[in-house]
Amino acid sequence: MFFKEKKLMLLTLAIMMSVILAACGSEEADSDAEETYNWKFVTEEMEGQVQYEYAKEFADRLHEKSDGQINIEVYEFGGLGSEVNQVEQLQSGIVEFAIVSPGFTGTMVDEGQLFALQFLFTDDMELNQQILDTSEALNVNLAEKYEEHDIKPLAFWTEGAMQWTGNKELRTPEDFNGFKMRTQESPLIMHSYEAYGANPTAMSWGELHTSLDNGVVEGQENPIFFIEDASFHEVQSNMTISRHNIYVAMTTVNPDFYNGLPEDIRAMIDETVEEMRPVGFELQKKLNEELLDSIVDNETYPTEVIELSEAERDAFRELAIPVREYFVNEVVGEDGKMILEMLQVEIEEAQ
Ligand code: 6CS
Repeated sequence: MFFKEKKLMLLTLAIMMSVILAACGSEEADSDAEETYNWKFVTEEMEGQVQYEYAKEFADRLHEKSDGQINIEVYEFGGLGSEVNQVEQLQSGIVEFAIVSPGFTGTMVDEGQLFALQFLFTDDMELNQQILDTSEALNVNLAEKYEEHDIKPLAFWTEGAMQWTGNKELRTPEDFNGFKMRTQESPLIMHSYEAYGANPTAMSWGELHTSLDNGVVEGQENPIFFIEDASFHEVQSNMTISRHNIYVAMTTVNPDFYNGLPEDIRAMIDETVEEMRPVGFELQKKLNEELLDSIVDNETYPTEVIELSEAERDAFRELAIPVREYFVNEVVGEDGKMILEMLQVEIEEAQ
């Protein structure tokens, strides 16, 4: 009897202890209200451009949501080095957040180069954003590949359809023959232009205006808002509305930093990422529309703007599709092949 009572008492004590410990544990998982967090968020763009405005809004929302506990300093492009330097700073945790274009991780995360594949997405930008938001291939499988390289994508989103500018008219694949095309640091983007007969050179956009001006390169690709805001149209005579690809950006975080945060802080970040999806989309849409007019109406720096017909786009599409085989056979292994195939099914099903 005595032993039975003692056993019962010990059991009760053990249960009480575990309840107390669990309560303490869940308190530890949440943040200390007194603590403040000071983080860095680096972007590849300047004030007024889509990535920077996105990051500012992201920072403001988190500051407000956390009652001032979270303070994020947003950096314009250039202050912390080139786009590739910025990726390295994210990987090493020097900055906590970054907007990264997959084109600048081309030499690290092979699978991320799939965004170089032209004519892969649809012509409907809202549908494309929906695919980026919901794709399992991207948000689960590709995200895992990035995490292996200490980059955690929180969202994939578009900055608009890509267009070409040149120092001459770019209407047919023949126009790209020997053409000195600037690309981002992705071997697959370069290969895609080689498929058109071009002679691509990878460089940071920080050098692009000067390089277009002095003829080191003769043309480039970007969404309209960026062409206008970076004044590339001032040193290019022609622009082609080609919509040959969509510009994809990733909101990313350093995974060790993110995983080490209290649960409530992580939840605030996740909630803000979700809120920012429509905000980012509207931001790029507005700027791409407004700044097209500004290029067309510019009399000081006139630019000849043409829009490709469907038949003209088909001539490029025909040369772009075999690049998918190259990606699967020469660039990635089984996982990369599976990610692309899965994404293609998701795109087909979304239409
Ligand atoms: O062309 C580029 O490299 C730049 N384009 C955009 C739309 N954002 C940043 C990027 O570095």
